[in-house]
Amino acid sequence: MLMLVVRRAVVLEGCSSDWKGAMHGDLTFQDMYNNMELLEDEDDDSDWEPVAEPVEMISWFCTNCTMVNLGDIAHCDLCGEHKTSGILKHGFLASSKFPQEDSHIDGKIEANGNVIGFQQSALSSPTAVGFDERMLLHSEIEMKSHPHPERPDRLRAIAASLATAGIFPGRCQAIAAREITREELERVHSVEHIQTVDFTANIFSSYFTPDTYANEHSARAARLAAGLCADLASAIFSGRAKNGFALVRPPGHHAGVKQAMGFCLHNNAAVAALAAQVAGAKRVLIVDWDVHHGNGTQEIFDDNKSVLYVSLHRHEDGKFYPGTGAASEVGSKGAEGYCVNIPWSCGGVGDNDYILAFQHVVLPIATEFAPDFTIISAGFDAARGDPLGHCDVTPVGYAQMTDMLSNISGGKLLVILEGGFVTLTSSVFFQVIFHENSLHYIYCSYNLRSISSSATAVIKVLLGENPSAEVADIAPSRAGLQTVMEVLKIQKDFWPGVGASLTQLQSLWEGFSYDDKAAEKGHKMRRRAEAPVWWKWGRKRLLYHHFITRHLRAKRKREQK
Ligand code: Q9C
Ligand code: ZN
Repeated sequence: MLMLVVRRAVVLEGCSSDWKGAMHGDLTFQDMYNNMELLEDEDDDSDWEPVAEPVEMISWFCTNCTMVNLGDIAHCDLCGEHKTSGILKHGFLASSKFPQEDSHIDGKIEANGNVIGFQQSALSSPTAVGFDERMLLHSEIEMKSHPHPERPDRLRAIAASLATAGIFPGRCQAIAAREITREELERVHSVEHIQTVDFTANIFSSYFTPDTYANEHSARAARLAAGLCADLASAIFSGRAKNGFALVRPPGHHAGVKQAMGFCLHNNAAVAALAAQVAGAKRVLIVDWDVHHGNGTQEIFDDNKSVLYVSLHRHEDGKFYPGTGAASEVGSKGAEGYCVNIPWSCGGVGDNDYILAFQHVVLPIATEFAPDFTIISAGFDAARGDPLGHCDVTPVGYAQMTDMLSNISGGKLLVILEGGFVTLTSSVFFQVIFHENSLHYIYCSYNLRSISSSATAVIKVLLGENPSAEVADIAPSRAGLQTVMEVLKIQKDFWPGVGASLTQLQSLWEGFSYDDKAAEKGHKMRRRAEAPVWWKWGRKRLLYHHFITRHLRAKRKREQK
């Protein structure tokens, strides 16, 4: 048996050491690891035996992908990030001050309390971002074998990526943080729920459900998240900001009238929808593309015709968390049709399934509803590589979806972060060069984590950049097409405009069935030339609407013959 002596291995410059002073209690993995001796259970020494020479064990946590690395190596074994990487040191996160104690970025504070940073002063109504470092203090206390997926790193990863791209700080306006008031919260949640969440501020560590934790800072983080969303909504609705992105946590869409669950404490999107209505909005559209069904948001607006809730999520006949969100759940008490669920029957759905659903369900219904304010409950857990979602949406897909919603409600669009977890979705490669008589390894890595690349792609669209025209993915899946048709069959009773979509998709479906039967015969039968073009082309980088138009053109030709 070896005795391991853990010593402070490296000082992660700009990461743990800088931040520790500013944020008591916000331990990085490195901090936790360094303090492990203190945290560990001292009674458990049953099989301990002394050894003559203590073996020194050096280890460090990667600032990029959070993996633990053993040994005195300079680069992370998993992602290749250098151990003293300054990835989190950029821009906003380099600040060690809380916004309200000082002007938190190099900018000036306007009379209305908005912080205008850098080049933004010149623009009259830019894209606004809501962020506050105190939301990073909400974190799980208990040390488990795996860190909780909803952890402070999520916001750090996005913020670092935005800062590196010069987007924020830089091209966006920061909204000053404010805690939501009791009165505003009571429009969404029960008094008891609000009191229960607030009470967690007195407890070192508490749990609403086994996976919904709170520490002493969580209640304030939840009030800040909701406050930022409310202020972004009214700033956008009143035209003080063009559109906005709420970089907030804890997330909100599972939080219902009287319960916290699914990592969510207060329902940020619901609070924002009501704030937009207080500012004068008549009809608010909420599109929820988090991979989980937003049961909380659905419950809050179930009998409300002024808020249309549309959710795309994995459902699997109720087997996927949280189990609600079947296509048959359409709203109640006269608000039938004001809840639209698009429940995927399996994982693996990708860009073209989402685009199919947007073109045939989300956009036609949204256009008919004619909202004057739009909110996206933007989880990024349907992203390729997400550890919980197991779906396949790429940053290009997220950009396309944002683009499709950016002209509804006159561009008044608020994107609110829900789920989506820090993952590495990229590869590392080395290039060897020979220079001045010695061999050098040039280290190249794409430190792309799905959550930060997806969020960055979305915010670029908010800033007016055109999303890449190419959806690098395959045709919609059979399962995706089936779900979209199922939804249309139900919703056409409430939204007559979608009837045409259903007819159009039914002809695509016939193509699927044909090919499927062919496949069953062992691929021996030669496909007829008339088989739908988009299906035959398979895994090619084509825009979805190319498939559709080509298919329809071919079909029309056949019919003419
Ligand atoms: N066996 C969000 O994405 N997992 N929350 C529960 C129970 C909960 C996800 C598993 C996942 C919640 C905001
Ligand atoms: Zn989720």
